[in-house]
Formats: sequence, C-alpha cells, structure tokens
Amino acid sequence: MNIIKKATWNKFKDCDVTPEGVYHDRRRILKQMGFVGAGALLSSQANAGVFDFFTSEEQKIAFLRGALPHAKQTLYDHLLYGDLTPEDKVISHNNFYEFGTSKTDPVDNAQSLQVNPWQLVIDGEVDTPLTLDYDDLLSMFALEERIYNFRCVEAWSMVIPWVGFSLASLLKKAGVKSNATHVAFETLFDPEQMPGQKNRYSGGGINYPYVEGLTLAEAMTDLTFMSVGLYGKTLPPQNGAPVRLVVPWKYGFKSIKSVVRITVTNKQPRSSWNLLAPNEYGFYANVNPDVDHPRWSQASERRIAEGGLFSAKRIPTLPFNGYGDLVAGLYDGINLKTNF
Ligand SMILES: Nc1nc2c(c(=O)[nH]1)N[C@H]1C(S)=C(S)[C@@H](COP(=O)(O)O)O[C@H]1N2
Ligand SMILES: [Mo]
Repeated sequence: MNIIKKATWNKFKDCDVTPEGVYHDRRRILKQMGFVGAGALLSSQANAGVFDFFTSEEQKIAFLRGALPHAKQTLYDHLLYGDLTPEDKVISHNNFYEFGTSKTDPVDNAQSLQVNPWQLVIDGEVDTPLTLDYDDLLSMFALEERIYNFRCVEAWSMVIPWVGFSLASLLKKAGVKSNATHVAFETLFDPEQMPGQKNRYSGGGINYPYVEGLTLAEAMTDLTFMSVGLYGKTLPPQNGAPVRLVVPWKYGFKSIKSVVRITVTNKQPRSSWNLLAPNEYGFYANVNPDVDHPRWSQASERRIAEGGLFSAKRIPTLPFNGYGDLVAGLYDGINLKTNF
C-alpha cells in the first residue's frame, strides 16, 4: 500500500495501541462517533473529524491501515506530506457538474446532498450481487490512507490524501465471473438534489446520470481506489460523497463521484465525457504528456498549492501521471496515441 508516513508507522510499533484491537473495533468506534447507524445524515455533518477521536497519529494510522502487521516499502516515499495540496483547496476547487459547471459551484450547491441512507449496488457478471449501505461503505473494509497525484484533463493537478479501499477488494467480495471484461460505474441521478441534472444547459451538456468505465484489468489493479474520505475525514459532498472512484493514472474525469452502481460487464462501458466529445476525451484517458487535447497541451500542469490556481507552479506532466511502473504493463500492445 502507498502509505507514506512510514516513519510514523514504524514508530507505532513502540506505542501502546494494539492494531488488531483497533481493526476489529472499527465498526464499534464508528458507531460511538455517530457515523454508523445514525439515521439520516447529511454529508456536510458527516464530514466532521472522523479521526479527531484518536489522540495520536499512531492510533490514526493503525486505524487506517487495519491490522496489517508490517509497513510495506512504498513506491511513493518521494511524496512527502509537505507536498499535499492544502485541504481548503481540495474541497473548494472542484468539478462536479451535477452541481454546476464552475469550480466553486460544487462547494456552494452540494452541501445538502443526502448521503445516508445511500445504496451502492454491485451487479452484472458477478457471483453474488451486493448492495452496500452507508454504514457498509465505512466499515466493511480496512480503510487505508493513500496519497495520490490527481491530474484533471484541464491541466491542473493536486496531491490528495484519500481514505478508502481498493476497488479490487470490493469486486472480490462480489466474485467476478470469468466472462467479464469491463466494469461500469454510475453516479446518483436525482435532479431534485442535483440542479445540474435538471436540463441540458445547467449541467454542461452531459446526459445524466454521469457514467464511467474501466477494463477489468484496470479495475483489479491495486492502485484503483474507492474513496470514502480525504484528509482523514469522510468525503465532503463536493468531492463525491459518500463514495467515489479514484484512478490516479487517468485524467480526473474517470474518477466518478457519488457512485450508486458498479456493473461488471462483458462490453466496453459508456463514458460521459467520451459521449459528449469523443474527439477530445477517449475511453482510456490515461494521463499522457505526448497526446495533447485538441485545444491545449497536456505536456505540463498547474500544481495547485497555497494561493490560487494562477499562482500554481507549472510542472511537467508525467506519463501515466507518474504511475507507469505500476500500470504501463496493462497497455502492452495498445497504441496509446490512437487509444487516448
Ligand atoms: N459524477 C461526476 N463525477 C465526476 C465529475 C462530475 O462532473 N460528475 N467530474 C470529474 C472531473 S472532470 C474531475 S477533474 C474530478 C474532480 O474531482 P475533485 O473535485 O474531487 O477534485 O471528478 C470527476 N468526477
Ligand atoms: Mo477533470
């Protein structure tokens, strides 16, 4: 796993927390904190400090990592906490067209999105279709913290500490049938709550619900993550509460928010941005500095840090957003210039 606080994790062994105890207790702890079984809950309320409960970093990390006995060598030691995009930027500069097309519309319009009750259905080519509720999302899996680069197709980027679980661990629970080739995703459709879905113009021309898809191999790669939180708290609505996909080697539009359905299938799923402008947004959408968007270069990006978008530092964009060592092999024999 890409937990980068390795030094802290090592230190944890000397402190008095029993990791197994914390792991097996996490449902009880969440319950105590009011996150599980709390009845109707708005995500803005749920976004209180889940981890304020813990008195030390060591406890928090033990909780996040579950009962994993050893710190794994991470490939991302170069990403230090100091490089993180400040939380206030991560939660106020967003793309979530269901709530409007400007960067501040989501934070302004999404705060009353109801996230509990919630249903995430896993169906299609699986042995056991599943329906997860809000409590399940927070308590069925050992939550991990992963710090990922996040690169929007619009050429801005952030470094975000997500909290969640691998998509593979979820799909394994349902059991993927041998004829499956792809995984399709769908966002909530609820025009009453999501004003951008009311008509073609309010939501940037997208035909809602927002849909996305991956190949099965992409979906099963450990890097592919289901996020239920960021910065140690449950997800704010503007970032896709209560659960969203994070695919860090692909342009941000693949990372579909507020997911209600995951369907394992044997055909290539539809993708909202690809449907809207197929010459600009491909199905794969791997971050690739060598394939420009028809209207702008993808060779570099503005890394959002302190200050605004326009004080952001311009840095070179890396193939696969820097994760080529882990995912380039998924595309052996595929021409990534034509399959953009
Ligand atoms: N349902 C839905 N998911 C979505 C979007 C959207 O408009 N609707 N925007 C995408 C785009 S273009 C980006 S860059 C990321 C932004 O995620 P963030 O706001 O958490 O940074 O969400 C993606 N997921
Ligand atoms: Mo994006």
